[in-house]
Amino acid sequence: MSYDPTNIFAKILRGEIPNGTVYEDEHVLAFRDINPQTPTHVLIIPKGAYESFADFSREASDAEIVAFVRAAGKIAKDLGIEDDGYRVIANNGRDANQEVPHFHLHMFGGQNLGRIIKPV
Ligand code: DGP
Repeated sequence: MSYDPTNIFAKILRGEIPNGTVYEDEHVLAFRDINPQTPTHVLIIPKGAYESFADFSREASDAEIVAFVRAAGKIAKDLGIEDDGYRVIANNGRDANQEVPHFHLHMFGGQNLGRIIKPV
């Protein structure tokens, strides 16, 4: 599958759709999720055209990966959720119900998040 430049996050990166930006640098944009699941729920995306975590982990440059991870840590601190704790997840592909085909991390915080996976 090749990157679809019409996906909603590509449109956000091109400035075609407004977003609640909380952080931006050369490689990274972070903004509030349109449908927040927790008091703090932001999406952190690389500016490069990577459709999934798998794609990003394979194809991104070392500089992009370092920038992304460093930015995520800084965002949590700046949003004031580092001390109480937070969760980062990336939905990758069909079984994870990834909806937007541009790699993104969800960052959740602001409340106790419970366990990540319910026992079957
Ligand atoms: P995922 O299932 O991991 O692909 O999550 C996609 C997330 O993107 C979902 O939590 C809702 C969010 N989202 C979808 N469209 C928009 C949008 O136009 N703006 C913002 N801020 N978030 C969006």
